Amino acid sequence: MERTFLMVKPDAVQRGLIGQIISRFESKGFKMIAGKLMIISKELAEKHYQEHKGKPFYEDLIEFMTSGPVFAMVWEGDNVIRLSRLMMGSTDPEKAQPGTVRGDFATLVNRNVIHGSDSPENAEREIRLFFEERELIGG
Ligand code: DAT
Ligand code: MG
Repeated sequence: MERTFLMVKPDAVQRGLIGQIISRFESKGFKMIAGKLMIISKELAEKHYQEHKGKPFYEDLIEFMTSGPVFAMVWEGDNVIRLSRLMMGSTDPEKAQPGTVRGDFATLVNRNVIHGSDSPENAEREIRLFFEERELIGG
């Protein structure tokens, strides 16, 4: 069974959207096997977003991701990596279709509500960054 890492970003936690976002993935048929509210360190945010280091938005992204609590999760299901990215919508909410998380809940690319792994390699890497193996339930 495939696994992915999803994270409700600080903007969405602050706006009270955790429940609605979780609900969409549950309704789709995916299973949450770990989840926790946490404030992430600068070091963890930098490891998580290492591929973007040096890009113009990088410093603001790290500051944003450490600005308040996030809700970090591991989800399991058939094709969960690709399908959860589809459900999230385009990175830029201006391009995200209505019906997607970003299309329905966000307007700005730097406040785009949710993170989801984009490949099996990144999913495993991100799960290991945020969770201990023993925190994954029923896996
Ligand atoms: P995604 O989150 O869809 O995987 P990404 O990995 O390309 O997108 O970028 C990571 C995050 O960085 C993204 O969710 C929001 C921010 N970001 C990306 N492009 C940006 C831009 N042009 N301006 C501001 N923030 C940006
Ligand atoms: Mg990405």
